[in-house]
Amino acid sequence: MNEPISESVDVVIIGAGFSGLYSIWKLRDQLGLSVRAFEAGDGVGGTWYWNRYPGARCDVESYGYSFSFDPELEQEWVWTERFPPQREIEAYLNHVADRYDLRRDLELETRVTAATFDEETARWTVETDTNKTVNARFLVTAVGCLSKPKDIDIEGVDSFEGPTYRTYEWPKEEVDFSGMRVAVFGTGSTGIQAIPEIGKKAAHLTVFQRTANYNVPARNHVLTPEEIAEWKSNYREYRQAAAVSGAGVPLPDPKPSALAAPKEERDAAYQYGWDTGHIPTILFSYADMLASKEANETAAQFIRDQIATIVEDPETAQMLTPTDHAYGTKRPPQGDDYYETFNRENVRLVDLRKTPVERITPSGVDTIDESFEFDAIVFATGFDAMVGALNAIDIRGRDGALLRDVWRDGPESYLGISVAGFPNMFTITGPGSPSVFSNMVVSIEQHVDWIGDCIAFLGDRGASGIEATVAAQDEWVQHVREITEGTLHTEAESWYSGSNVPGKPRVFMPYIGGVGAYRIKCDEVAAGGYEGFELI
Ligand code: FAD
Ligand code: N01
Repeated sequence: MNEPISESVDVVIIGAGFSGLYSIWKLRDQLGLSVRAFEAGDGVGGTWYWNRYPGARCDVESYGYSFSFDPELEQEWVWTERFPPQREIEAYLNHVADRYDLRRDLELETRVTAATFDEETARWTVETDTNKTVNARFLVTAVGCLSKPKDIDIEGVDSFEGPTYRTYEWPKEEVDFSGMRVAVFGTGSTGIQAIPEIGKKAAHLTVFQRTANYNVPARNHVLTPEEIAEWKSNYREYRQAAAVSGAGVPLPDPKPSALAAPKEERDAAYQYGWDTGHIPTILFSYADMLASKEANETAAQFIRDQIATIVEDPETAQMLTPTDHAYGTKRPPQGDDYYETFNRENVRLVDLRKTPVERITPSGVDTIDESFEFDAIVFATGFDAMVGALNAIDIRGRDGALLRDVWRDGPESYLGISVAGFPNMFTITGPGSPSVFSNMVVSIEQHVDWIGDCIAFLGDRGASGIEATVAAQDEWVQHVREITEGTLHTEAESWYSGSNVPGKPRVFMPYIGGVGAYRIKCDEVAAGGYEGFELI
């Protein structure tokens, strides 16, 4: 039983990653609101607090994957690598928390378990696992799109007697795999970053692959003083271009068609992407890349050819070659030395499509035709993405409706930021917004800024709240669906559409119309007096 109301504030914020930290600053320091933020972890950073696995780093260039709200912060912080490692991003977010005194209103090691909207007072009551009950006018969920690891659905997982590691909940202290026989499950973006690092340390590494993936090398490097100076001198232009871009990263407009382009031109574009670690040069080079199977096949085949060149053993190369999905329909991974790792004598690939796992045993893993002995097992098996962290909280809106029940057949939201029937709740990077289809820091700042403007508008109008209408939500959901239809995404097995989690409804969740187009829509909604919303 929770305590009586322990605190009354304007806004409760759930989460202390990029979204939660910026929300505290924006709503408290810019709008003068009282805020209380809760974070389940014992530190700030969100993704970059939890994912400490070897090799963890982002794949948006460091200077772009950072806050833009304060030019002084931009100038004082030095990113040392092109794609910074987890510890550097975590240090950056700790610096932000300290520099803006954000911890003052943040409670760590506190999980929000429930949030209930009271129709009479138009306020939320938020409960935590520390028996705190806070009353707030607004609820801002900054819980992350990739913050709820999916359950490990392999039989016998609890029977293994050695240590098991989940990449999301990696220990803070260094895990030393020296001399150990290690298994890794999962060859998504996480596995692809971790496998080369574990392969270097372990006595033997066995990679259990279910779906072969298209990896492009990151070509990460330490930034030179000249590169750093150039980033810093171009920051404003870069930010402006990122804000109106397709994916939150400035890019030239794609050419119309990969099929119409001469092969030499196409291959040169793909080769440039491969050689420089500039994935967009491959994925966004042509406008039909994710619309036409044949167009996509040109890039897919280019990557397959690279695999065949790199991997020495033809059978292993064959197993590593993706053929069952189009490039980019699963989130494209990027990491250095991935395919090369399978040339190491201490690394073996097992294709689970050919030899499925029967069970995890006390000493290892049994596939249908072999028993393996391991000292440690690593699970890089992904997330209940986009809705997992939200659905884990008992969020009750009007008439006591539970959000996860309302979303039983898939999430529906107006602009990915607001849900009809859940007044005064804002979902940062919620389903139906560009979110994971973008440089997320750009999308996070855009959402938080929009929320700040909206709350200021309500103050000017003397309104106690705001709620999306069902009609506007339906129209937006339809629009999100329409722009996805006709793309290769509809055919793919991907966490974008929930297919990685057994029983999860198959709904493509992100908005793929682009960060720039989405921003225009949100700005128009605001300029029109918050069209599609009702004031309460
Ligand atoms: P998160 O960072 O996920 O933070 C959410 C926080 O909310 C977590 O700390 C969680 O503990 C907390 N929380 C959740 N539920 C509760 C609750 N009920 N009570 C209390 N606290 C709660 N994006 C990119 O754009 N570029 C990249 O290169 C990139 N690389 C990535 C690499 C990895 C390994 C992963 C997993 C994701 C990556 N992402 C990347 C996506 C990344 O999640 C976002 O860029 C960004 O960090 C999200 O910030 P956030 O604050 O919205 O969410
Ligand atoms: O998760 P995933 P992730 N038995 O779902 C396999 C971001 N990110 O943590 O494809 C065996 O992509 C599963 O196989 P299959 C980024 O947005 C970014 O790697 O379902 N295997 C797949 O191979 C990314 O997309 C970076 O057949 C099982 C893997 O596990 C998102 O986070 C780095 C299995 C899961 O891949 C999630 O990436 C890291 C089972 N039972 C993460 N269950 C950057 O570099 C699942 N798998 C930016």
